[in-house]
Amino acid sequence: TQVRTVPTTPFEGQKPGTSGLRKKVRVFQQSGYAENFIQSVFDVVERPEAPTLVLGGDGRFYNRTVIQQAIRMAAANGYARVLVGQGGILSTPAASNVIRKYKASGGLILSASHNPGGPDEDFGIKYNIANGGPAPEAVTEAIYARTTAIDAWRTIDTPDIDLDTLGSVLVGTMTVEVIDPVADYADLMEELFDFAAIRAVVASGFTMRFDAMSAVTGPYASAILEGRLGFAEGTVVNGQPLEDFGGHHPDPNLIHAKDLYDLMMGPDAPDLGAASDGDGDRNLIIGRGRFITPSDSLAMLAANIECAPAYRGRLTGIARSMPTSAAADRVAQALGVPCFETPTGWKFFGNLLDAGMVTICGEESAGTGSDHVREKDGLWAVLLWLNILAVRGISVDQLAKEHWARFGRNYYARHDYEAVNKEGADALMAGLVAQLPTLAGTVLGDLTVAAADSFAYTDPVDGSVSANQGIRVLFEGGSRVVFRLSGTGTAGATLRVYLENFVPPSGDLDADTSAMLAAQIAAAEAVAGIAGHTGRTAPDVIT
Ligand code: VG1
Ligand code: CO
Repeated sequence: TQVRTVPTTPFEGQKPGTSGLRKKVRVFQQSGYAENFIQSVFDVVERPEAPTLVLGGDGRFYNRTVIQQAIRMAAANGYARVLVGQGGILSTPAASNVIRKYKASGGLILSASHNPGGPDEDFGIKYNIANGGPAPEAVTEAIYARTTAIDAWRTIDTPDIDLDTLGSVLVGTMTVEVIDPVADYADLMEELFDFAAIRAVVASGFTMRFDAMSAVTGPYASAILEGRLGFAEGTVVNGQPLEDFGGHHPDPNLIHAKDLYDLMMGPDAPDLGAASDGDGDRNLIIGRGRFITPSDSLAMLAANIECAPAYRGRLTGIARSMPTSAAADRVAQALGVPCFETPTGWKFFGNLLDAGMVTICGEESAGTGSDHVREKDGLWAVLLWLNILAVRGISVDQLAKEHWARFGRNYYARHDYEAVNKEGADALMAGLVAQLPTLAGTVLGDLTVAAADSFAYTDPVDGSVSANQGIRVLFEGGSRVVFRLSGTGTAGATLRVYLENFVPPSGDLDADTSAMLAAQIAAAEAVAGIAGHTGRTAPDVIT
């Protein structure tokens, strides 16, 4: 079959953000838009002879169209083999596993994660490298540079393949294998965790609800929780992946998973409530009457990781993104392992994991994961929680209280101001930068600024530097406020304000979070002028 070269001109703004290129579906539907980006990837990424490409997505609207086109383009660009999930489906962590397991040179993951889906909503494309992780900044920058100069993309003229039937077909001279998206992943989970212990507590009456939010984790959760672990049928709700996620935001937080939250706070709560996002890499953990913040979850999982067979005796270090609370730092200190503070986005954990410097990582945005793959992994976190609860025979609430009594509690919240005016958001950040040199010593209400900076990170493995990763305002007494603009949105700008207040074991460990953060909230407004710059007097989402 003949390779056809299609002339093109660059599209503006094909710059990958925190996690790939995300735009409205209508933007992606412009003729050549997805093709330009995919060709730019193929033009710059490292590939050995006869490379294998992994292909899959979260099943949102436009997924199948881009998958079919990417297969034709891969055939025209010298790939020997494509592994594609049945129906075009692969969760982000499952894709990471497939890349590693079958030694692919990389993968294209089609997802806009927790952003809504459908013809008027969002789509995204992300490239992962051979270690299974998101392309590091040097690679995403090279891809972006290529998109600004691209003049042609390559394809072959072949019909769509049958994505729904497992097995191999030839596209040109390239082999396409349609693989079971769940099996390899479920096998990996069974290797990591004590499934026998979990099965035993399930048999003795332990109950849970898993809300798949009509997104990609439904089939994975059904196969593992109901299939392999014996939870009752109906434990997984909203388990059918839908192209528009049923019209909801597949974002596992207290706003968008409110039904689950209400159930867990009510009289009919099961022992554990959990949810995952559009592409399956985030997790929400709620015990009966007890929400666990993602920052606390990272700390609690790290502190109890010895309960899980695959991690016994091999915790080398912990990493967290800068805006994530310091709860994990206290655990690392107690266990005598290092704790690394990275910029937001999973790509910054890759080098640390590859070098064996850390075993578990997490972000405040409901992302937790380990060295088993190179992405955050929603179901993995839920299974580690289950493993710990089963082995220790305690409830989520008991575990949380015990943890805080030992380490103290980092009260924490994130306030999001979504789709605000871009100029206003930029002016707010510029205003903060301008104040940095003189902020130390400033009194803001009840708080005094101890230090303030713009976070920069030097990767300890390759020495690469990432600057301007958020403004930190640290107060005397150890509390802090962090300001960042989101790199995953598709409309205007989203301001994220991260609030943290540490209370030692001797303090009030079971207080209301918003009350415990009132001084930090007031200080954030005072220093940044949020209302003035954004026109908003309250956040859209509090997590
Ligand atoms: C957000 C989160 C970040 C996460 C990223 C991708 O980025 O804050 O922690 O890594 O989403 O997650 P931002 O730039 O909008 O703050 V996902 O599940 O959307 O791939
Ligand atoms: Co996600």
